[in-house]
Amino acid sequence: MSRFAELLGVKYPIMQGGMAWIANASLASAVSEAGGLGIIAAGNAPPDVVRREILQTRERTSKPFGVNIMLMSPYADEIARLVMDEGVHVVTTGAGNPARYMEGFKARGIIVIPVVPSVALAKKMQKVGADAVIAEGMEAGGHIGKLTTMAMTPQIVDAVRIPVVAAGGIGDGRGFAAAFMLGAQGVQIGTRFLLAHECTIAENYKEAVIGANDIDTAVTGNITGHPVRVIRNAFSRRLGEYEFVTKEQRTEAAKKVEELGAGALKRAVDGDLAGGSLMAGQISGLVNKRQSAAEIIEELVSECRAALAGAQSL
Ligand code: TUI
Repeated sequence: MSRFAELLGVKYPIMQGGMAWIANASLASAVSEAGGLGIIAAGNAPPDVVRREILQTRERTSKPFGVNIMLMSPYADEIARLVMDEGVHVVTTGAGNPARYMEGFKARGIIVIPVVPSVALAKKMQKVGADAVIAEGMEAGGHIGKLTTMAMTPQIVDAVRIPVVAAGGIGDGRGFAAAFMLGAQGVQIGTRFLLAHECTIAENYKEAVIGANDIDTAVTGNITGHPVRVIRNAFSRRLGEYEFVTKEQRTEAAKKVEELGAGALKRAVDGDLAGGSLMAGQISGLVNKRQSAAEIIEELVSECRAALAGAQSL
């Protein structure tokens, strides 16, 4: 039994990461059907595309699911309006501060769970009415902050009264159990779900995750102020060339990296293994099995139970 799972209206306190271009109706509905909270990622998509995914998810499951709003999207305002109109059960946000939408979400009874990269933002989110926060460490794939899950989670747990969800670097039941030990009430998992049968990314993206070991991810785009963790490839090395430039070259380099980076995730999702950004977390080295979303969730839960029970003997 989990009070946090009850808040979400699901069986297990497992949220699926809101992975842009990846987390669609196929994945989200499978995760929700399996007892977790499936999330549709809006990413940079326009509202009509996201609405279609919401409707498709509703056709596939009657269980609760959420929508992730990527706040750097040019459509963020319209997506916020859409989730309000559609009465989506849960909203998660990433890559920014969702305070300006909070009143509208709360007025419609939407559960809001922002991703935060620091104690300060966690406190701010509590103040404006967030129902929980996701402490996402820099082990995670995609756009990341500076702190690790291990160091950040207990500091946020101590700083706020609302539930904290741990994310970043969690790929099996041991990580799930560790999140509880850090004071979290749930987990958000992304990388592990890349290998779900219901995840519709290109086969060779999945193969790259299976092939990646512990040191095969790298952080690109530091110079732009929006660092992004990916599996190292020709494209990440190309971006890396712009990381070490003189002060005078920085503005130009940042512009170039932004330019090259636009559309890079979409390219990877479509199977461009060398020329795309294969976003994935540090836990990729541990994520090696293709399974259904239901198998992933059942395994996470049974391993977590075993890890928690085994800890008694330590
Ligand atoms: O958002 C993510 N992960 C993402 S978004 C994304 S799409 C993208 N692609 C290229 C560049 C930028 C975005 C791919 N992966 N995770 C949640 C997350 N949120 N990580 C870090 C943050 C964050 C950072 C700063 C949240 C809030 C924040 O606040 C700054 C402020 O405004 O106070």
